[in-house]
Amino acid sequence: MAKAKRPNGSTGGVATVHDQKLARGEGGELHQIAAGDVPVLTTAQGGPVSDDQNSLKIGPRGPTLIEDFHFREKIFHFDHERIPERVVHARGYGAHGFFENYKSLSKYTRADLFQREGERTPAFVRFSTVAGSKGSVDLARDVRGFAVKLYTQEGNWDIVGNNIPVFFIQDAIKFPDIIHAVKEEPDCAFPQAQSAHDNFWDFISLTPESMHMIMWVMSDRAIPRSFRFMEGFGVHTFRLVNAKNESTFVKFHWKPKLGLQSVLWNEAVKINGADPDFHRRDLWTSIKSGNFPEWELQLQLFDQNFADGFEFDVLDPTKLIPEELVPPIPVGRLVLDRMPDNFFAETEQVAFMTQNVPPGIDFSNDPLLQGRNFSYLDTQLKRLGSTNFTHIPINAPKCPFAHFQQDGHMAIRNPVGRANYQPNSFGEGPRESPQRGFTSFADVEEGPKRRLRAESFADHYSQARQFFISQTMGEQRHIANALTFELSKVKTPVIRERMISHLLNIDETLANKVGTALGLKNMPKPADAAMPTRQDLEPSPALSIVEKGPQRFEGRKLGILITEGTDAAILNALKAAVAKAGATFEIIAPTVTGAGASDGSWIDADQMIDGGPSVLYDAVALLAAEGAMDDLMQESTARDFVADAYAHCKFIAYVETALPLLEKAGVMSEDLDEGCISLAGAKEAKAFVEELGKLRVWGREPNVKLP
Ligand code: HDE
Repeated sequence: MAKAKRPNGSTGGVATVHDQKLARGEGGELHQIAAGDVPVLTTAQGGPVSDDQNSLKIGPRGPTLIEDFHFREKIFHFDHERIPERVVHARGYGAHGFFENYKSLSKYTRADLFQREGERTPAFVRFSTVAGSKGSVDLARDVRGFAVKLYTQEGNWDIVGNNIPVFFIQDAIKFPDIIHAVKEEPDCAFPQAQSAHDNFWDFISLTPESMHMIMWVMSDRAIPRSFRFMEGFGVHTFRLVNAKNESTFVKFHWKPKLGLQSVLWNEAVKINGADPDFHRRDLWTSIKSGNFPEWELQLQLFDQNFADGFEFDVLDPTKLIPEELVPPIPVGRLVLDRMPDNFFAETEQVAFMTQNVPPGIDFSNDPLLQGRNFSYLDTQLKRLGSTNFTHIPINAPKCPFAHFQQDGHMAIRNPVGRANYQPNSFGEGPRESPQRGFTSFADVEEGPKRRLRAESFADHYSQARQFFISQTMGEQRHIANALTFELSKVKTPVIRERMISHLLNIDETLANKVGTALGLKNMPKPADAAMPTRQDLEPSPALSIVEKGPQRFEGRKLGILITEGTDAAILNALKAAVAKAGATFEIIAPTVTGAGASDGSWIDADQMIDGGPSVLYDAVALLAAEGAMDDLMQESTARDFVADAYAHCKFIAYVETALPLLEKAGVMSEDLDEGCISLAGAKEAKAFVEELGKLRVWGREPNVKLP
């Protein structure tokens, strides 16, 4: 039931109808008011309810009566609370915001939102994982959906993208197969939200076109630190079309203002246990505390000439155009500044569709995009249950609209007047507009009607190799480890071997490393390749997360472990430095109430140690005081806090009295590296926070044996 506003001044006051006191809520709706100004509970029909604790019975121990319409209605509605979850991207989290255009792009597109400098267009964005169901964990190794709905003045424009710029398959007809293969196996219904199983790798090992995407999903891109630190990509080549009907090809990129960041796999696994909602909590907390995440929209623009000369087909969604070759141009920013009031109404019911484009944006012949344009309408009807899903506020356009579509289930907005067709003699209703209306780019197409795959789509390994060699040594190690882990979960040896045979076409060292780690006795022969792997593609630094690290701690979180007697001056210096860096902190203590500081002040805690493991933080500070050390060192969670932070290559600050905890956690004096910083006073605390912009101490990683 909607929360009633107390009857006071501006929102309406109190009216008396038939002895019932009524008050107007914020939306103007009337609520019945009980004694003491609490709204009266009603049925959905508005009838006041006298007893919501007991169903209607004959006698205190007798049968329940079917005439209990209140009970019937309440249970009926409850039984129908669920709608089908999305068949893919079921787990997601969304937020409202706006897109702000930097300058007019009229040279390239007539799309209204790009015409005027500084123009703001309302936006709703939904981030998601692909494979897991609605209740699955946030840190699954998976592609992340990055779907943006822009409520433009010429209709809704949905850029339904991912955080990875390429895809598994080249033709939409294979989508059901790849998705069946990655989801839980149909007989046993596990594993959920994981690609580490036979069916997935069976399909992949039989589908060479997936190899480029596989490099991305085995990289740290598939375990992002948060939605705020992810890139988004439209993936396909689209067209911008200007008022003169000239077309420019375009690829859409969303670049996070705070930079890219991912976690380690060992960390991801532990985050899933400690806080399965880690990503949604992060977005909620940031936006609620006024730290609005922001992305820049950048466009890779190119013409037919470039497309004809490029070594890969720009219509092939398993390929990207290196940013060094076509540098993305910043054209605007996307800011998320408001969480939905109701998750179901907005995030669950939002209906994204690739076919939602305004005049001035058009499709290319990418066969995956063409198939998607067909698919998304069906899915909305299935999920939302009516052709009138655009009547739901989150899906309704925010510009004037008028058409003759009518009736159907749950028709909320109904036309008035006589003429429900056009042309009509009554001068009623809207008419089409050749000038303003959407016109497709008049491309000329010809060819035999056949089921074909273009020859120009045949190179499956060269860009996979280019991605791999563009990674830092550490990132390459993570890819090898991820492949080893995933394939170790595959029970059918031939699938493992088949995968290694593909890796041999990508990078021999990688293949050997994974093969050895899997204990393969004999290396297989390289897979038959439609085209040999090109060795001449230069590394593209833009493909590495670490190479383009933000060098800022802004938007990140420090975990500060305190005890009774923690040095107040150091704590306060840390807090101040963190605030200055635009970051946040949480206090972790032996009890959730907190502890007394050295100066007699009280420190409130956010977490007790069991609930605040270090995997939830980007860096940690150990401010344990001497008197508390004996107890602390007995706690396995306190030892894990330190051991994990060290193993995950995080910066660790410690006061002298906390050193024994480091040792107890297995971090000996000879292990203390440049990322372990001793805090003697406020000055060092400040210097420590300045170091945090490096985010991780990657140099430590090769020497670390994970706990
Ligand atoms: Fe989707 N996809 N997809 N997809 N997709 C859906 O639509 C589909 C593809 C993507 O937060 C569904 O409303 C087909 C690529 C996102 O609500 C469905 C094909 C990319 C979301 C569907 C693809 C995406 C979806 C399920 C192969 C990245 C979540 C529920 C041709 C560029 C949107 C829904 C949200 C959702 C179909 C491939 C991104 C079934 C047939 C490639 C981010 O219609």
